[in-house]
Amino acid sequence: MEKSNTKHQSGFVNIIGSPNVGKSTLMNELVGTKLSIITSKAQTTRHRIMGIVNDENYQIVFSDTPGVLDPAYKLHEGMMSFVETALVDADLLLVVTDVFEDTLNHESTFEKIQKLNIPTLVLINKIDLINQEKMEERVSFWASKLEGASILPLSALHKTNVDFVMQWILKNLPEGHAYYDKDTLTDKPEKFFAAEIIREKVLVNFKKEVPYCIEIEIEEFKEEQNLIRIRALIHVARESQKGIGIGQQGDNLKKLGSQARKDMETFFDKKIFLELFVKVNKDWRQDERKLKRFGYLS
Ligand SMILES: Nc1nc2c(ncn2[C@@H]2O[C@H](COP(=O)(O)OP(=O)(O)OP(=O)(O)O)[C@@H](O)[C@H]2O)c(=O)[nH]1
Ligand SMILES: [Mg+2]
Repeated sequence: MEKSNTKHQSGFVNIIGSPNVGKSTLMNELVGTKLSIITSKAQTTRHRIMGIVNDENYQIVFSDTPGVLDPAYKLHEGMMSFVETALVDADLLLVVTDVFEDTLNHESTFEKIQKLNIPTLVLINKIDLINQEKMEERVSFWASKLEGASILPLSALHKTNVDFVMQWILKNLPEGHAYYDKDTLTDKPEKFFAAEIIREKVLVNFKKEVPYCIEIEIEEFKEEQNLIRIRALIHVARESQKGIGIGQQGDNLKKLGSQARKDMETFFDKKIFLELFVKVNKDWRQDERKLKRFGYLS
């Protein structure tokens, strides 16, 4: 094969911002695959999830991260540690806000971002919800807040201006060799995505505190010739949460399982046989040992 004379670019492009502003919607759009789950509830993303875009002349390693918040329990501390690392190893930073956020809600993270000396693009998301005048006001507001940063209003949901994000990245991405094999899409194993798809369905189907108290554990992930067999445990933090509607044999569980199975069949492009069980795992969000097991703490 003839060697190309074009320079090769490579780097970590990390996506940071408050909860629910559309970080995951944006990453999925940039990568072209639904890697991160999306819901209208805050704290949907709990991990750092990499999505890799490969081209002959570049490799962009995106990282979606949990929305920044003040930890209320140990699970949050684990989630925020992913944000901390993403602030440290970023080559480029995409700071996502939306048209409703007045300043980055989390002041200390905002201060850290201001001190980082790396190319930063502030993305004002959800512009489909406001008019031109309001949008111009938001742009000047952020320009005065983060000096030196580039600002771009966009709508990740409606794919408006997403192309400009890619252009900005390629203009600023350092030269270097690829970090990962050029056929790599993500750093997470298949099991992780199966668990996330189930968690998304719990977030969507259950109200109040239930979605925040659950964790999904994949007990079996067995790929056979024509199907994948998946057995998953839904851990709830309290006995009472089993009764709220997630009950072992309940219709809710059946509905959730069927929605999750459909999404998994699209994601894995294979037939899925899915079994779901509910288990009380008392106060797992505060338990260091359990949080380590679930991959939130190292
Ligand atoms: N109107 C509108 N809604 C959007 C846009 N982008 C994302 N959303 C919606 O905003 C909500 C949150 O989107 P996510 O991508 O899950 O947000 P996030 O920042 O990853 O949230 P966390 O993971 O909880 O921190 C979802 O209901 C999205 O459909 C947009 O451009 N316009
Ligand atoms: Mg998210």
